[in-house]
Amino acid sequence: MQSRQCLNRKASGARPCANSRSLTARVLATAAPVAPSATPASAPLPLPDGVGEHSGLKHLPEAARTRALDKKANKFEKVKVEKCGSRAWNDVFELSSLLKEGKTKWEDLNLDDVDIRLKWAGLFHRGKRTPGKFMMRLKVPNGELTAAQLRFLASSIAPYGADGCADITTRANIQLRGVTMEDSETVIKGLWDVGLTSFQSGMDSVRNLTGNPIAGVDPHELVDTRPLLRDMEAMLFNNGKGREEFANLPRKLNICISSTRDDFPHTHINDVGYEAVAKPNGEVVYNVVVGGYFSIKRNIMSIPLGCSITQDQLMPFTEALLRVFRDHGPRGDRQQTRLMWLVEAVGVDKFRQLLSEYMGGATFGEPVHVHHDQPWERRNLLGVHRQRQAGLNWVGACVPAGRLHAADFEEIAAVAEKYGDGTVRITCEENVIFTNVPDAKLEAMKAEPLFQRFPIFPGVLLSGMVSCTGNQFCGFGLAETKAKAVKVVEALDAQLELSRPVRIQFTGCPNSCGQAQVGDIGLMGAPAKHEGKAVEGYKIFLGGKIGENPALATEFAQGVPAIESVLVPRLKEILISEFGAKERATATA
Ligand code: SRM
Ligand code: SF4
Repeated sequence: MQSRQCLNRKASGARPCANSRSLTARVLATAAPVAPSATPASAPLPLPDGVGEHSGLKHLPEAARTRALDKKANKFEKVKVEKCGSRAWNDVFELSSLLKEGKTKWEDLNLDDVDIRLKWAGLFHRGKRTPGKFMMRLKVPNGELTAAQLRFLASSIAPYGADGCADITTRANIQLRGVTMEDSETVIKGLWDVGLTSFQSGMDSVRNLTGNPIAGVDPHELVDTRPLLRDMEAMLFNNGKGREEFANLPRKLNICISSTRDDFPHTHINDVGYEAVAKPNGEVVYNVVVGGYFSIKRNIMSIPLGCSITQDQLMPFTEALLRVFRDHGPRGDRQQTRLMWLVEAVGVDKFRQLLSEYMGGATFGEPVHVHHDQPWERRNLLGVHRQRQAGLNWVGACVPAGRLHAADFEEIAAVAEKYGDGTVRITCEENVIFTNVPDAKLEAMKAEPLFQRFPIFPGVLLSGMVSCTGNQFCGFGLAETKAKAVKVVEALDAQLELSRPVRIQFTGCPNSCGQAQVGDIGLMGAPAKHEGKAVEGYKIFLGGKIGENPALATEFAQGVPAIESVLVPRLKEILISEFGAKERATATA
């Protein structure tokens, strides 16, 4: 029998491609040293009296210190003042050893370390659902993984049996589950050995950097986002070992680069979105949009920063932006600390001016307005698609709700090596893409058993389904999401025919990690009543648009019980009335 942790037992090529000095080698090149900072930081000020030497105040200028020490500062500021989250990069190894040697128990450790600071090392204690077990969040810039990395991920969850699984996240990233603190040292060092890291993946840091999931093989891209994001990651986080200077931002910061009209990484809901655009002379520059985010209290799309930057400016600009956010960002009410609050407080022009000052007086270009004669239909990444390289294809497979087990990682790695270039991409829709598959290998590849579980041609609704972790592991979750999402959507696919894709996004609570507001239909965990009893339920949102003309979905219904016999008919009704779905003559199995 499956354990509760195992959602569903369903869970990437390589004829060497034209551009491969082995892609594997290039992905691993993340571990190479990066160029020194373009905007040298001023030396840290002496720490105020009474503050410990490891205080998070270390890299803050005077005004930011005042905000962090203010009595209105939020509780996380107090935790950081006491000891910087970056200390977790040492503590994690020390604690791991002590636990391994039986010198202490995790229950006896400082709770702020266990429940909060370890997140700077990528370890999230799942205290409410699985006490003593951790979720380990990685960084996978641009979602690119090699077979060696996939195999390491398999080996790191395999020892946990039924408790060990992993998820592809809505930031095209991987989270491992079941990891114990005792094992964390081995897993972290193993990640480093294969060119991955878990450091600075949580709390007040820059989150996984997202780009075009088909970068480098896309016939329509303006630029390959992979090297840009790899360099950015290496620069911002000291090649995966953590950069103390950026460990005490006022809040999380989401950054992405979009290189096509599809806007695969959703610039409109990132704190910082770089939109590649071609100038009339062919030069590719980046329009900058800022401030998009979701939270319990506020959901807002990005606004234009009123400038474009050159490719050479991407790194120093990003670095300057982090410093501006760190030094000037609000540190009061935690619900008012995302980048948008700073941009609004100082105004777009002043914010841009600050960036220029932090870059030593750099000048930025005007935003580039591009007129397209033809409308653009956002591309479906699943299925088989011709690459820009003749005779090669990318193959997108649906990983329902993004859930993976050790054997899945192994099998994905084997398929990637046998048919593609030995690497895969994971996507913000929680799916997997195999690249550089030669025409001649397609038929044999499609017959691989892996694709019974992870279909290349899934039902229309399953292909657009996304789900956050939900209350299976997440303490904030008001509803179970992943297993329910798969069941409900498969039932709807079996009963309905649709002439166009409809994206259904499930999220367990108003934090909206599952991005309910970008779905055609969004479901958000919420209380509900069924036959007079309180039950798990959802709010329903409608009307999210992504791509060139984005819009956020708005609330349509509340308190819909998360019970399949209620939810399926309710969604069916919506799909028929709002999206033109038709009942199938005979429901498919
Ligand atoms: Fe998230 C907190 C999971 C993407 C908004 N998010 C959490 C925590 C860490 C809460 C916790 O400690 O339990 C969740 C961990 C649950 C677990 O065990 O997995 C969690 N967030 C996730 C993931 C795994 C959802 C998924 O299933 O894919 C995504 C991991 C992304 C990554 O790889 O880094 C994830 N979270 C998002 C997104 C989507 C995005 O980035 O496009 C959002 C909305 C966009 C945004 O941030 O603006 C999001 N998560 C939040 C928030 C609300 C932030 C705010 O400003 O208030 C929280 C709560 C918080 O930070 O205080 C949160
Ligand atoms: Fe957890 Fe809520 Fe985020 Fe889902 S949306 S992962 S339930 S915090």
